[in-house]
Amino acid sequence: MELMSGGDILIRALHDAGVEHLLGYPGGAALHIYDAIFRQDKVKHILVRHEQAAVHAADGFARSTGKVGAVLVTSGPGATNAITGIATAYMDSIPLVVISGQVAQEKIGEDAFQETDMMGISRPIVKHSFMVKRQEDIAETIAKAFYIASSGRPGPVVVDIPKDVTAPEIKVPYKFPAKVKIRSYQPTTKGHSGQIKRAVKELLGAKKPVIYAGGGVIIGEASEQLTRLARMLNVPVTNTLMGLGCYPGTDPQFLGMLGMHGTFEANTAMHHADLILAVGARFDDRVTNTPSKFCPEATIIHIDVDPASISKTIPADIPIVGSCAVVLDDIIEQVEASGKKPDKNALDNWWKQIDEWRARHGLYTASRYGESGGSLIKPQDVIKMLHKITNGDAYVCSDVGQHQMFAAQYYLFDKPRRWINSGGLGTMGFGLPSALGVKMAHPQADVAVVTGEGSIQMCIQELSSCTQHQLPVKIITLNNQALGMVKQWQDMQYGSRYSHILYEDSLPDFIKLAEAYGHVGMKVTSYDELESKMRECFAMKDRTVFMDIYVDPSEHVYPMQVAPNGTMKDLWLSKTERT
Ligand SMILES: Cc1ncc(C[n+]2csc(CCOP(=O)(O)OP(=O)(O)O)c2C)c(N)n1
Ligand SMILES: [Mg+2]
Repeated sequence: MELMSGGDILIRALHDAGVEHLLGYPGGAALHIYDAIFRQDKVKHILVRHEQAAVHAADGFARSTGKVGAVLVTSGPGATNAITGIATAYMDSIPLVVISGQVAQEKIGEDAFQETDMMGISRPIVKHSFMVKRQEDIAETIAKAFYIASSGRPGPVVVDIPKDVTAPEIKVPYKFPAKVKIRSYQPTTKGHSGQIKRAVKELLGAKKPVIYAGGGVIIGEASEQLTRLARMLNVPVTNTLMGLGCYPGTDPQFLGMLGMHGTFEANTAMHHADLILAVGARFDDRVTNTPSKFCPEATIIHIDVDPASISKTIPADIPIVGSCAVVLDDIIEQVEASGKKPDKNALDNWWKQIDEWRARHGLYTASRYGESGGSLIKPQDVIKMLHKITNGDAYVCSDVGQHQMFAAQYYLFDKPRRWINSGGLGTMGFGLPSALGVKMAHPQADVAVVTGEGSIQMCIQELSSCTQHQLPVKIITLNNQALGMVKQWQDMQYGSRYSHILYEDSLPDFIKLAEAYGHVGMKVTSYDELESKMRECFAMKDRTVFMDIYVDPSEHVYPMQVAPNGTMKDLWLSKTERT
């Protein structure tokens, strides 16, 4: 058996776990590992400019591929800089393995240089964490970390490695386990057959059903099954922010997103439904509005791989723990075997009612916005243009704010894994670095960052990583000259008292900034030039382009659920119109 140092073992184990790209940033406690990276060419290291960005980039890679993203940071500030990225991945159940260097074991607890308790600091925001204390344990720990990160409900796993464990002098045999088995951790994949039988009966008998599908459908690779079932039963489908793309966004059975900025028809249909099939969704407060008023007439079937998600905020009538794909397969099989069809009359009436709601306030059918040319650009029109120019087939990475909601509403995602955004934590700064990870995985694809002039400044240093690693992405900045989403809340709930959401004259010249990093900058101020400039931007396949698009600063995101104490269907439809 080959004898290897801890550093070499770690990199070999990463390779054996399937890692091709390692996102990272070096420092003292990780130096032995960096030296091991230097000695090989199987795992490619991508140097970023900030550890937060390393984690977001690995996260974008994971969201767009379904594989585990891998990160390497040093101890102390390297580790703490990674925390926001880890929390972002944790909230959205994204599989990551984050390796942090640690001070040597003999120094732990002594307030050594760059010592921080990474295990303790990250504990509430990881699926699991390990500290490796012996060279002999590295390979097996890495195998376990990848297995835990990617199985069941995925999530980030931290592996903290003290410096002495990777030292070059100590060599031990290398062995990567062919299979991982952890007795205390065995996620359920198959749903309970009795519960599935009950669910099938309810689905066939429902008169006003809605499928409410979340990110778990994408993560669980169940989009195909979900689409099949919905079509078989002619049931309307709505998606959470995280679920967009799991059911085709341009399909007539799609009602759009639900929740705080969901469509009128999706939220109203949910409120009046007699049956809700929730799949891989967690009844987040941005969906339910007031929990006690949530869907008063509905029987709720809830499919989720994580038992802790079920009945956490809204009690489920028929809970089914299992992998979304496996459970949906079983449901489809039983519906077919039953030889029964859903109640056609009832469903016709339900669809008639839904079409009336759609006609009253349809986001996608009636363009209520600009397209008239000339004056101020409406942000919604920028997203529609992006959809047109990229044929609805781009990877769209977003930051957090109004621009994120406009992208979610108006870029109709037909495929899973195309919409990359921080839904649970809502992390400004996620967009650009996540796009690097997406571009790394899909070099031929169009990768767009839909961002705001606020969010882009939170990780803008990554423009330099785009240059170094030749990762050309297209930055579509909806520049409303303000922290727009906060401004909208201040407009609606604080009498337009704009507390600290304006930059006065301090915004940088983004064109010059992009050029300083070696990229192309473009400023767009009128609708007339939007299409030609955006076409030009996407035609430059091998360049990162920063489009600084000035949009109407007074625009709000609608619909918006009325809070507090509102139901799902209590919505502002415009600045003056309420349901
Ligand atoms: C790291 C972080 N800090 C603060 C917030 C709170 N927040 C949510 S949206 C927003 C404004 C975002 O401004 P911008 O990026 O310009 O987007 P816009 O809403 O104007 O489209 C803020 C400050 C956040 N989500 N993340
Ligand atoms: Mg803004």
